[in-house]
Amino acid sequence: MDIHGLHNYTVAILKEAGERIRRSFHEVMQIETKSDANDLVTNIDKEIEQFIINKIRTYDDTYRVFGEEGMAGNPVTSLEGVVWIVDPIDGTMNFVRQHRNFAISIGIYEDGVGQAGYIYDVVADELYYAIAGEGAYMNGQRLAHLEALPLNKSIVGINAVWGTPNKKIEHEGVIRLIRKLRGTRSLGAATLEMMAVATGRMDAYISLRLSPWDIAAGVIIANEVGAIASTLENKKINLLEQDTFIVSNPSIHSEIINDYITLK
Ligand code: 2AM
Ligand code: CA
Repeated sequence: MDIHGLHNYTVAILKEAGERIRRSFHEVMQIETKSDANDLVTNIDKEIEQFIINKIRTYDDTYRVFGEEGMAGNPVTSLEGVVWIVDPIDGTMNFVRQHRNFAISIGIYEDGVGQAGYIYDVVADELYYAIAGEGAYMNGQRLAHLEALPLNKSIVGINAVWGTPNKKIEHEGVIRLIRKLRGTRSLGAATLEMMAVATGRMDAYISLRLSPWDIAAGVIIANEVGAIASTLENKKINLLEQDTFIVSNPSIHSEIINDYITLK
């Protein structure tokens, strides 16, 4: 695969998809729920995924597409060959309620190895991207390598609900972590939380439930600035399954996992 040849084409897909999403703000959208009452999908998520799939197939119809809304048909059960992992709208609740703070995410993999990642914050018109091994960029500006810092000077993306009694994580550990940190944030879109870490605006981001399309692009970009991504059990990320997730400045990654996180 010629990832450099594909780069301009992918950027053009993202810009056109972004324009379509912006236009949709003026239309009435249809909103449905998926796995639970807060897990939303709209007709725009589906239309944008279909648009992206059509563009990919026009370029090369051997490329497989693994998208959140399943519009490509056959479910992807292996990462053999070239696989595009796509989330047409990450942060659908933000999209619906705020008309901002959502992103389009595209990760391009070959035989399971990340080749290029793209996260497009549509309303801010900020495109984050990386071709593996060549550094990470935002709108053409190279992102700096992350600098070490201690936990008590760190800002971490955490959903407040994990500090309350729940079935997935010992919430007392989460509360101890929150007290130790300089601050917490919750943006509501995994891709943008990851890019906050990649740009040093936050120092880690933790989630108890993320899917491959939420993180496929972000891990490639984050890796280029030296961030570490893993599950909360410090295992390698599996891009075929839902799991827990942390992306972090390397100076605080193991301390967070070892000293503050206990999964149930
Ligand atoms: P989504 O908007 O594409 O569904 C919200 O905290 C973040 O978690 C979003 O990035 C959201 O992605 C993601 N997420 C992943 N799985 C989810 C689920 N089952 N329900 C709600 N949000 C989910
Ligand atoms: Ca989505």
